[in-house]
Amino acid sequence: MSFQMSVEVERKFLCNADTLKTLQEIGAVCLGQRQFCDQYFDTPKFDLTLRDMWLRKRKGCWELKCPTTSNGTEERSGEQSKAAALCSRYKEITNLPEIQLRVKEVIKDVCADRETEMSPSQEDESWLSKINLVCFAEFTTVRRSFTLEEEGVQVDLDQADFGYHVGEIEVLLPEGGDLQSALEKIERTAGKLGLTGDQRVEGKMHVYLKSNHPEHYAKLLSEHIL
Ligand code: V4E
Repeated sequence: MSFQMSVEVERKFLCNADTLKTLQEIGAVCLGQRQFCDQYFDTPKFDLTLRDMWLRKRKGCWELKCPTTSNGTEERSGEQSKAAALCSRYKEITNLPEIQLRVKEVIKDVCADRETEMSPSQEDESWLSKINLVCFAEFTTVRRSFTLEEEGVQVDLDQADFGYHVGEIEVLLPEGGDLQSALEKIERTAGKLGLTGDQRVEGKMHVYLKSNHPEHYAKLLSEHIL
């Protein structure tokens, strides 16, 4: 059986005192504010995140973000490549049995001598300990979301409870959707927001790991995962 998957393409940016005003001026529609707590899971040896796989529970729902299969070397002009380099893209899997399958596939060694029959219930967390997954990060975010309807993009302004404030421009594509067009929408939105930086901006997880798991953070940096 194959499951519906989407690909999240996003560009992070640093917010400033004018960000809200600029969003209003460019006609962004506010979708509201919500608060959620994220818990991220991995083995004690970080087998998942060292493969750039991010297993998360948010508001009772599971999600696995994995690298996309395309290697990102599609033919692009110089300007297009620069814009693409500022964006990240990940496959998002939300079907729990599919998540469990993918995770087990990665940590086969851990699973080899264990009973790994898993319940697909969102609430039953016994599958985590069966395959030695532990929570390595937990934090709360207050998110204000906006949409730029003509572009089909969402802009989120996040405030994490450990003091980091970051924005992201995001397009959700069905798998196999038009990546180039998503990158162009993000680039146009970045232009409207007056974003000038050409460096990738750190996400919440970068900042969290830097202070809570500095050795793992350094390893992810050296492996070019972060
Ligand atoms: C760290 C990471 C992932 C975990 C989720 O990170 P992020 O998308 O920043 O969280 P959030 O709360 O904005 O999720 P959303 O609500 O948008 O689903 S998934 C991939 N990574 C690695 C990574 C990276 N290497 N570079 C950047 C800029 N971001 C993430």
